[in-house]
Amino acid sequence: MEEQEKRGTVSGLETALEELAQERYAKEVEELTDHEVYFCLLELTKRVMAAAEPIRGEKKLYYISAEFLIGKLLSCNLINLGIYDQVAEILKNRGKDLARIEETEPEPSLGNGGLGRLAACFLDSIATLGLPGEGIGLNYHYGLFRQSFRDKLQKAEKNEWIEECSWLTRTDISFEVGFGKRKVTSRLYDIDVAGYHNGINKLRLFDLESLDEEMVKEGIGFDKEAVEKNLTLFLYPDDSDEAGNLLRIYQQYFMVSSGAQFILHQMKEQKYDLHKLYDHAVIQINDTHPTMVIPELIRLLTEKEGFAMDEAIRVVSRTCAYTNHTILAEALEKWPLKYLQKAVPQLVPIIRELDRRVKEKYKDPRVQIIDREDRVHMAHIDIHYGFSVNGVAAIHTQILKDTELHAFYELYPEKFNNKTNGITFRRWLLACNRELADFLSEIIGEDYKRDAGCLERLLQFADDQAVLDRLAEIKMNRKKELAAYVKEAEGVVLNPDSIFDIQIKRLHEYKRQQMTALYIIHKYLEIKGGKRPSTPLTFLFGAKAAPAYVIAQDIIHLILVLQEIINKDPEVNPYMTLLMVENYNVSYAEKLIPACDISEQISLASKEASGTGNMKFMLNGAVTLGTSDGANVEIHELVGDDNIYIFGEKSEEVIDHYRKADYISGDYYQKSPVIRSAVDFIVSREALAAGHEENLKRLYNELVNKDWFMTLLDLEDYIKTKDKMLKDYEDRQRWKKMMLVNIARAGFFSSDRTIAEYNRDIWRLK
Ligand code: 26Q
Repeated sequence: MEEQEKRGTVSGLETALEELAQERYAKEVEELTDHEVYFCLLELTKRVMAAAEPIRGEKKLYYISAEFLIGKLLSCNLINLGIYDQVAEILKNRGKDLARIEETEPEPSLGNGGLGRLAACFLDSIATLGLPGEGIGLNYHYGLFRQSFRDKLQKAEKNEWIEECSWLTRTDISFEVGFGKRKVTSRLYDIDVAGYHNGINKLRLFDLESLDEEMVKEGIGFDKEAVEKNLTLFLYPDDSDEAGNLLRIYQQYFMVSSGAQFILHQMKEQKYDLHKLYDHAVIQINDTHPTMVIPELIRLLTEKEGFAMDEAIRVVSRTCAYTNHTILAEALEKWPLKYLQKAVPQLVPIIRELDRRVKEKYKDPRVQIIDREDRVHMAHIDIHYGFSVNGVAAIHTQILKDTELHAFYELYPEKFNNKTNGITFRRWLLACNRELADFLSEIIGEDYKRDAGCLERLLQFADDQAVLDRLAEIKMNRKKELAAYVKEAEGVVLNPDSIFDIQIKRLHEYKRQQMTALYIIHKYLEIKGGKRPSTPLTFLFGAKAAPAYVIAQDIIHLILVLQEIINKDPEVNPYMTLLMVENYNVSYAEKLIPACDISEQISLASKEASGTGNMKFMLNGAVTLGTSDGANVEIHELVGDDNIYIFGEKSEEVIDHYRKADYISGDYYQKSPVIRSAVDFIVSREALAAGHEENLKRLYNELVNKDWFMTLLDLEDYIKTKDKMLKDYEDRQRWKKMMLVNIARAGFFSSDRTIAEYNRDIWRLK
């Protein structure tokens, strides 16, 4: 305690840092390299967190997830511990720059995108609200692949993030996990999670003790069959487009079996009665990836704890809650029973029993767990044998109730609830845009940092010229910083006086990066025809695509081809620049989002469950251009028609098109000369000269003959709405007000609000 207090003071921190520099490197702080300073700060921060009080309570949340996209941790930890400014000052006095030091921290890539980043934001808010809660997941050594571009195509390499010192702490807790006759050992590693000026929780990551890193040869290739050596090498590099395979099942079971054993171990340590498990533990299942935790817990309770089957099912059902993150059919996991039989035979009798009970009660084939083709519907296990089912935005939950999960909603209306996603303002404002955060504190006070609703006070300044100008100035500063970074990292020059139009998210046809690409072609053709935009435009993309997702690779290729054509053309480049950044990740997002003017949120209505990037942009003063989908709908309600640009067909209309199968992209292509010339450009002489015929032709054919995610349906409206937006940007006064209203209304999207709702309605932690 005394030690902790000492470290909280500037001189305590200073001494601790000096001691660490001596201990580790026998050097003065001044003499250390930036990376050595990072290691010292890492160690110092870990010690501060280890000395702090863990959050305790009678009931604990276990947030189990295959992904925790935590990003770099140094800054956010320092902010949450309340020592960022002191540390920055100490370093400055020794000629060191904290921002540069942070650049040397490797970024763990333990997630694909939204679902994983949400889990990380939630951990921050859970600790900030002082709730006892832990994350349970896997410690992937190489995480999601690192992306590079070669020959205008995506290449995947391993992302090594675990260095000699890291945020991980090895524990002496380990478990046996069996796959039929094979047995492996899982080892628990912890990462401390500091709440904002509050206590400490833990992220629990299980690792395969017998992992063999040497298995990885070329790129991200390795022997998929050698499960005893490979389980925690990579995060399955897939964002919902591809059928799963055996390795994915092995990974999932390794995670849930370790997690379930750990939870029971903790319960027993506390001497809690396992028959009342639900009074002391609640397990939030993040999408279906951890669903096997339900049959696994039932198995452990019946086989090891002497429970009768009825009792085990009753107890587990009262303990588990499920969050759905998608309505894309291909992402709803359905594993062939024979795969489960091969990988996890011990679970098959339990799953059959769970299915038998359902079939006995309900005849409707839509709600059965094992279907006629012997596939196991993982979500159905969660819904029947969990006590809560939630969607992640109002429209998404409504679609689940009305269509996707309607049959279940009729059976269990009381289980369904909505929890609109949120983001942690600590990372997405305080850490990534300090100047804006400080300015807000100056005019509306500090309390918005704890109570995000206070941001509304900003509305009083909607007509205050000095405030509006300052917001614009801060935006310009972020654009200049981004331009400097990009020049260094990518060798591309950006003009900060241009409009920054940004689309960053996983690459998927439903997210429609191809629609932005078609708009860019349209603009390019206009400029070539002599029609120039009044303010120059900068288009920025960041996206990784699942390696096996062919059309996604083709879309990346098209964007890189356009980048070359546009940026090389002196007739065009004064008016328009295009850049797809390499290896888009959390750290890049932290640089891109504060610099954005136009936030592209253009999914096919009904397909984007929520989106969370949309919230981060809004909070940093960007204006949304989006479809009526996911959380965009709620942003629209909050800011009103005058402060957002919404276009395209509504979700009801889109769902209707699918039902009637009446959307024919070729008709849109034929009917509209604007669409035709943009689409034709993909296979034009110019494009083919810069790119590969195979990729470009395949994409062209896809758009004209299939277009499953209906890009052409909304393209004309998109062009019209975006052109209106660009015109409105010229009215600087109006635009600055839009920025202000967007920031002021962003409070609702704090993950503190989301977590308070989860706790109020689902977890009920005491
Ligand atoms: C499925 C089967 C086999 C292998 C992998 C997968 C898989 C992996 C990752 C399926 C889905 C994901 C990730 C989904 C995801 O990120 N969903 C996003 O979740 C966000 C948080 O709720 C939402 O904001 C986004 O709208 C949603 O797309």
